[in-house]
Parts: sequence; C-alpha cells; structure tokens
Amino acid sequence: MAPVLTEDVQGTINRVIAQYGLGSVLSVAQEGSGVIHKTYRVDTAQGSFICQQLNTSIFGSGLYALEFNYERYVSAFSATPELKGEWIVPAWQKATSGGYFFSDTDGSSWRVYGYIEGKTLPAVGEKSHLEQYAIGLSKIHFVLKHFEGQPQPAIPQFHDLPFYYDEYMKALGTQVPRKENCHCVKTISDGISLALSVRTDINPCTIHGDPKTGNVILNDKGKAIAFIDLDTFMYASKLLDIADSVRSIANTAGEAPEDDSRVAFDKDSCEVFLHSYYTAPTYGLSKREESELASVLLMIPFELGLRFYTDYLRGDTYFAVDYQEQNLHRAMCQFRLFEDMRRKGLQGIVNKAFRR
Ligand code: GN1
Ligand code: MG
Repeated sequence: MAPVLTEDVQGTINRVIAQYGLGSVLSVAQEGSGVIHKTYRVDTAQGSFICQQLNTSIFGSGLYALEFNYERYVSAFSATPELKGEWIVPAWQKATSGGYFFSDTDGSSWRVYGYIEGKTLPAVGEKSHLEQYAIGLSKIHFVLKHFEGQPQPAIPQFHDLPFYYDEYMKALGTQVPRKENCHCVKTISDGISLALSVRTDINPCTIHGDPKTGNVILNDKGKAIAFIDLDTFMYASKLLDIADSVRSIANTAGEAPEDDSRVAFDKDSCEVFLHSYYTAPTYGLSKREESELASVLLMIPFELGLRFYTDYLRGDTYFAVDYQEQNLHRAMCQFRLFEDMRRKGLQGIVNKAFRR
C-alpha cells in the first residue's frame, strides 16, 4: 500500500503544481521504484502529472545538462516519423517562470511531466513482457540515433568503472569489514581485474544509461510505449543499456528481494530478451558489439554491486534507503547475480539468442 503523505508534502506539492499553472490538486500519491528522486503522481483539474523532487546532489553541473539532453531527445523523436503513434516522450512542463525546474524556498528542485497511462514492467517478467521490453529498448535506441551531437554528461562519471573503484577504495580506507561485508569485499577484489578489462567504448552513440524495468512503460495492450527517467543520456556503447536491462530482468528474485539467497540468473529470460532485441525491426549491433556483449553483461551487475556497496560504506549519500543496511543488501544481490552469471556462462546464451 502506498504510504500516507504528510500534510507538509501535500502542501509542498500544491505549491509546486501552482508554479506550473496546472490547476487545483485533487490527489497526490507516491509513485514508482526509483531510488534517487522522490516521485509523486498528482491528479489535478487539468489532468494527471508526475511531480519529482530531484536529488540534485548527483548532478555535476546543475540542471542545465538535463534540459539540454531532454530537448535534443524531443527533437530526435520529431526526426523519427517511423515511430509516430507508437512512442511517447514524457512531456516536461514549463513553470510559469519559464524553465522546466522550480526551486523551492528550502533549496529543493522540482520537475513536473505529464503522466503516461500504463504500468512499469514487473521485475520478474513473463515472456511477452521480456519481448516488449527488448522492443522498447530497440525503439529508444532508434530514436537516439537521431540525437544531434552528443548529450551533456549530467551525472559525472556515470558508468565509469575505474572511477567507481577509486571511490570504493577511498570509502573502504582502513576499515576492517564486518563479517557480512566480507563477501562484498572478496567479490570486488576477485572480480575487479576482469571487470576493468571489459570494453565499453565500442561504437559509442547516445544511450539511455539507466533502462531498468522500472523506467519503461507498457500500455494496456502490453506494448512498450515510453522510457521515463531521462537523466542519464550519455555517449557510450549500446551494450551498457542492453546489459543493464538484462541484469534488471534476468534476476529471478527481482532487484530487492527480502532474501538475497533467492537471487539467481535466469538464462531463459536473458535469451528471450536478447533474441527479441536482435530481431526487432530497429535492431542494430555490429559484429564487434556482438562479440563484446557477453563480457558487458557480466560487468554490469558487478558495477552496480560496487556502487551500492560503496554507498553503504559512505553512509548512503547517493541511493535512498528505507533501512540501515539496504545498500549492503542491494550490493549482495547484485554480486550474487554476477557470480551466478559467471558460473552459468553468457557466451552460449548470446550465441543462442543471436542464432549463430
Ligand atoms: C538508479 O533512478 P533509478 O532508480 O531509475 C541509478 C541506476 C541504477 C538503479 C538501480 C542516476 O536508477 O544507475 O542502476 O538505480 N540511477 C542513477 O536500481 O544513478
Ligand atoms: Mg534513473
């Protein structure tokens, strides 16, 4: 059940919505599975909207890059008539002051966009969901082919594994890890050389950067119609997006199970996803990309585990937590997935999915 909102939050949202001239607020509810921003669905006299309180500390050069990238994405979509009627770009609203973002008196920043009817994908999906997810990813890649120039890096060093490893070493410092942390420390020291050797710079292009299941919307017919969460556009290999999708859909226990021993890599989901991406009309991977895919698939849960664990060591400054050890727990889940992928092997699945 959605948490009951305090009067303070309701009052703040009324104030934000007024700044966008969207009429009186009828109802507010917390929404989504994001772990960075606070997200609310707001129904107003003028329709339904998503209202987000941004965690601005993650954005290096302020919000300018977000606006730049969003507008280029809108233009890229206009230049993709093939997808008209089957793809939706979230409609960011402009505040009456003229910009997309509203800064409240307490220094927090807000963004509002039109609510897209539909639902996000469940983390543990049916076959038809997996196919649609893959088709959706290939569609956004097709739109992003029309992105003019390169996106501005909104989040410095996003998907930069050497940087994440440095941050981890700094956070670990001289700490002697407690028993339950030892598994993370050992997985990192055993896996880091392999992960650092993975090539993620092949055929760089504009990618989504964070295409996890919670960021894709399916309509009532089960078709993928939009990606939300457009903060991570970046210039890098498409393989990162494919691998992030696989780590988010091919984990039998979902991203945040109560019991991390239930985490297992589901080879069939991975194969269905890859095959659907490969056979989608907008498909496009070079031979070189195909040959690197297996190693990037393995690297991504390792990278995310490293990020969660570092944030846990640092005192949860990046990923929001509901309880004290949640980032440790999230890290353990990603490391278990990484280990199970490694054990089961990925090249055979890639070959089968691509029918080679
Ligand atoms: C964050 O914002 P959200 O919840 O969609 C994170 C991703 C992680 C994901 C793990 C900007 O995504 O990189 O893969 O959590 N986004 C950012 O759930 O760091
Ligand atoms: Mg995100």
